[in-house]
Formats: sequence, C-alpha cells, structure tokens
Amino acid sequence: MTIAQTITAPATTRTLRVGVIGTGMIGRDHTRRLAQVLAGATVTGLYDYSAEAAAAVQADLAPSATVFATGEELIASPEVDAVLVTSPGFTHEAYVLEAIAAGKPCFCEKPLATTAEGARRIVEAETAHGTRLVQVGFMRRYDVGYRMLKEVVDSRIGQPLMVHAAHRNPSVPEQYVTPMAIHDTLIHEIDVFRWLLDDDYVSAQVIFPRATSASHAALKDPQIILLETAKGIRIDVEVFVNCKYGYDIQCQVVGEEGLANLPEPMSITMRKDASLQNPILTDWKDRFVASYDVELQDWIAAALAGTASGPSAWDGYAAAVTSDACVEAQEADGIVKIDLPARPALYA
Ligand code: NAD
Ligand code: ISE
Repeated sequence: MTIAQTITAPATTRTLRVGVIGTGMIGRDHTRRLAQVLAGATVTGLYDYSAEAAAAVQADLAPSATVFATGEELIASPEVDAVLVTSPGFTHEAYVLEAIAAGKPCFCEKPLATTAEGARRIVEAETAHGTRLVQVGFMRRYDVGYRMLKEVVDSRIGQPLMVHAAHRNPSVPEQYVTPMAIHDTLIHEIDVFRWLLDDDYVSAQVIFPRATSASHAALKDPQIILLETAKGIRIDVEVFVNCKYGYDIQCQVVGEEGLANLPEPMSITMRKDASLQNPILTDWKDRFVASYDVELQDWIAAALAGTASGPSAWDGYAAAVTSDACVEAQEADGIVKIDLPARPALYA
C-alpha cells in the first residue's frame, strides 16, 4: 500500500493573499507554513486582539503584511483573498460568517463554533451562498497514519464493530476545565471517527474514573467517552490531559475479520542501559506537523479556485452537535441521544 503524505503545489501561478486572524500559538505556526513552507500563498494581513502578538508575527514571519485594527477590516480588505481564523474558539463564528458574507474562502481552526447553533448558522450562510467556502482544521484526516488506517478499515478487516481510542496530553494550562476535554480535545476524535467509519453518532455517555491528583475543582481528569454510531459501532475514548508521560494518540479498530491499529509516529528504537527504548512525542505540534502542512496546502489549492475542500462546515456542525451532547453527558449521568438533521445537498 502506498499512501504518500506529500505537499503538491497548486496548478496555477497565482498567489493566494491570506489574512490571518489570531496570531497565538497555532496562528503563528500556520503563518510560518504559509510564509516559509507551502507553495502558492503569501500572508498579506494580520490581526490579533493583542496588537503586540500581531506585530511580533509580522516582524518574525511576514514583514510585508499589514497589521489591521480589527478582524472585520482584514476580511474586507482588497489585499486579502482568503482568511485563516486561528483565534480562540468562541470568536470563530463571527469571523467565519463575515468571510462568507464577503465571499472569501476561509480556513477555520477547530472548533468551527463553540455551540451547535453557532455552527448551524455558518452552514446556513454557506448554503445560501451556494458554494463551499469553509474548511475546518480537522487535520487528522490528512495524517498519513489515519489515511493508512482508513484504507485497511475500508477493505481488509470486515465490518468495523468497535473502536478503542485514547487522546493523552502530558499536561494542560490551569484554565483548561472539564468541558474542554470534549470541545477542545475529544473534538478531533469526534471528527476523525465520522470520517474513518463513514458514519454518524446516535448517542454519547461520559464516565469518570478515579481522578488523577492533577485534577482540580474545575477539571475532572481522566474521562472515558462512549459513543454509538448509526451503524451500531461502539467507540470508547479515554481523554487524559495530565498523563505526564507524553502526547499519545491511540486508535484501534476491531472488525469482524481482524483488527487494525493507528501506526505509532516514526521513531528510533534504542537498546541502551539494559533497556529497549522508544521516545514518545510530547507536543501535538510535532505529532501532526506533516498533516498541518498537507491540510493547508489543500486549502490553498481550493481557495485559489474560489472554493474549499476537506473537512466542511457540515463536518464542523456535526462535530459541534456531538460535542454538545458529550458535554451534556458529562453532567447527565446517563446516555444522551444525538440527533443530526439531514445533510444539505451542498455537502453531499
Ligand atoms: P492561543 O491562545 O495561543 O492564541 C489565540 C490568539 O488569539 C491569541 O494571540 C489572542 O490574543 C488572540 N485573540 C483573542 N481574542 C481574539 C479576537 N477576538 N480576535 C482575534 N484574535 C483574538 O490559542 P491557540 O492554541 O493558538 O488556539 C487557537 C485556535 O486553534 C483554537 O480554536 C484552538 O482550538 C485551535 N487549535 C487547534 C489545534 C489543532 O491541532 N488543530 C491545536 C491547537 C489549537
Ligand atoms: C489542542 O487545542 C489541540 O487541538 C490538540 O490537538 C489537542 O491534543 C489538545 O488536547 C487541545 O488542547
């Protein structure tokens, strides 16, 4: 099997002029990609709530970009063909709606919106516009390991019956609270399993094991999320955001004829000091570094053609509906039903 994770330059000599809203951790990293790694794009606009943060990224990575006074001015600017939204989740909806109103392609980091209603408004605006403009930053769909896993799940292990998964972060900032385990962290699994299994969710439940001592009044850690799909597949995901030892993403799909595991990231095995050793990554930026490159190159190609591909606003909406149900399940002490309306033709 050959599944390459390569960057393909767009088939045009035009350059996409991108405005970046939110120049924090991932905004800076995506600006670096656009400015230094990928083909076909240049960063012409920057905006951050903190003027210093925008100025620092301008100085380090995009000296010819204009720093705008507001995100709205950036979106409206004739210097900006397409918009990259990397501000905090609660700000996404307004910026994405503004980009759609301006008819400009928009890459929005996850989550598309922090509530299902917010994501629904984006779906409605894009549907009214009539063509796709929005790509959501669900980069795992571009990860070579998940792509290899999907090929095996689709063709080699019979019908999938169960998925066992884990999403572990070594630690999280103090402001990370219990619901964030869902809409900040689990949201990656919520999206990637819809894509991997070609299925939608019908119910969710959350179980809290014994808490780690790194938990606090506003954070219960770890959590186990149980999802059920329309085809009857059962998924369990352990979210453990203070696991200490590393950044570890695990996924095993059990089918009726075999089982398949997500590959481990490539690393050197050492025999040393009377032990067999394999390093484990500690940062999500390194674990998915190539996927971010490929997803943004895909976005550039589609945006140059005036549209979007990859994970859609509908996928962002489906993830938001599921997230809302999981957050409800954190409180509900039982099973919460998930009801997704019919998918509009634009996203068929
Ligand atoms: P961050 O806090 O490091 O950066 C956010 C930046 O946005 C800050 O510089 C802040 O000043 C700025 N900001 C705040 N309010 C703003 C507003 N109203 N308008 C414009 N800018 C504003 O956060 P981050 O880790 O870079 O996360 C940003 C987004 O990216 C989040 O939605 C997060 O979930 C997502 N993210 C995705 C991944 C992934 O793996 N795909 C990884 C990390 C973060
Ligand atoms: C972060 O925002 C991400 O998106 C990372 O991929 C995830 O592992 C982490 O838990 C989130 O906080």
